Amino acid sequence: MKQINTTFEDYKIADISLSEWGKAEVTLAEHEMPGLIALREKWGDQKPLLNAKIAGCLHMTIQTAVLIDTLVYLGAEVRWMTCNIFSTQDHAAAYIASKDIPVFAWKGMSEEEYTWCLDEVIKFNNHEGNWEHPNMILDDGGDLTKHLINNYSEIAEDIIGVTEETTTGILRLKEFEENKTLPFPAINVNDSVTKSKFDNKYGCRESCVDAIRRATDIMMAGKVAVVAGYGDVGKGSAASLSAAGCRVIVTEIDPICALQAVMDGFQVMPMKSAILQANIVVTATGNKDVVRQEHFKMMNYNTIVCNIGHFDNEIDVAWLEATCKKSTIKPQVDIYQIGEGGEKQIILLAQGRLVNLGCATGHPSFVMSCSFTNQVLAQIELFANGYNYDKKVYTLPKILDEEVAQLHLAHVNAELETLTRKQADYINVNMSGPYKSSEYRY
Ligand code: NAD
Ligand code: RBV
Repeated sequence: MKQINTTFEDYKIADISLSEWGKAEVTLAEHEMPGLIALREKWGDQKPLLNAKIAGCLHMTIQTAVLIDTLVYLGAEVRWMTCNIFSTQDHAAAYIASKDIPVFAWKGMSEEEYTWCLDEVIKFNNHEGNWEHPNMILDDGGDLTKHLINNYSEIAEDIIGVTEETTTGILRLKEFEENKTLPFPAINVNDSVTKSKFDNKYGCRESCVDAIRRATDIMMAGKVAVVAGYGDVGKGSAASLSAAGCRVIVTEIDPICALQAVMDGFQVMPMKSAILQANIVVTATGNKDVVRQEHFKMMNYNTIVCNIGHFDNEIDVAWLEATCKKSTIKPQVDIYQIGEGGEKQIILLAQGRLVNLGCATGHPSFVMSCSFTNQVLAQIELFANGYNYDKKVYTLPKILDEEVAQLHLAHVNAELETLTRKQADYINVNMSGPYKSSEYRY
């Protein structure tokens, strides 16, 4: 049994006694995260993140623990918080705290406590009773970036750069960029092909149904599932539900994505029509006000309603809270009685927050290894060269994207074809990549 260091108190988590369980799961996850382990082997001696003070705001899961270990292994000092009040795996947080890494994350915190964490995560201890600023941000959804820009402009000026994990966070960064209020350069990790075309899609293909099953134990086969949004997350979620035997209907605003959904075999119609048939509704748009009161009123008895987009504004939970009688089945599973006499009820998961992290454990390790290998490469690049970048949003070069994929092939027994010189000349690519132009869409 590991001796727990009782002097280290720079953390707030649910239960430090869960650390050994966390450690055991981290060990299992490491085997499934070959990209991160390869970066440790490649860069470990050089410690490229030495003197980096990284404030991280990303779901405190087992996979994230492997990311944090990697950043520390490469020399960084790290403070961490979850980016969602329901997504923490408490044993993962305990493992991180047991390694004397400051962490602020527990499942089921309040929104006020979340705001408190945003202040704690930026207080790097200089061990002389004072605190110092972070010089790097690793964000998921942009809450920490926004908090710094809006409330701590003096700290924001000291930041070398931010690396952002998700679609919704990129939207926010681009707003700052357009308004010329982005105080530091940013690397858009989401739009590495090995992130959004894998995590958002194949990750949700595993974790969407996983969450609904864990929350409700419902028989999926034969149900009608409505997926709002057919972007990367919608594609993965629809595939997940379809593979479980659901009949899937998609709603979209974009004709290209709508046509893709039809080509993939799904029916496309507006929410007001789809909702009449739905047994399960999953929002995946990154947009707001997608499921509203008029939809709730049309829903079938015990329709399961959930969101897999980053923020909780896709479903009008405020209307449910204000108007309907609520009863809780278990944490993150609530029933709301709809209508005057409460004649109808619906089941809301994770209070409308991202269901795969609220009701399950998020994506599996292997796909998160792809995302987080991009994160580490982006942190190394910005920490080394950030001062040479403009205050804009960048993506990693394609050659690094290909490297991330390369690092994951052996683990799944994939071996590449060898390109001959003549073939490389014929298709006009370099023998060692990149193998596609920047316009290629995968
Ligand atoms: P995306 O832009 O690829 O897809 C969103 C789709 O929703 C688009 O095709 C858009 O046309 C459509 N849309 C917008 N408004 C709509 C509306 N009112 N009705 C129907 N469709 C609408 O984005 P994405 O990468 O799929 O991400 C979606 C959300 O999921 C983001 O918030 C992102 O941050 C989040 N995300 C969550 C996870 C997770 O693990 N839960 C993983 C990755 C991304
Ligand atoms: N996500 N993290 C996990 N297991 O740690 N699962 C999903 C995990 C991330 C994913 O990269 C997505 O972009 C983000 O959560 C949305 O907040």
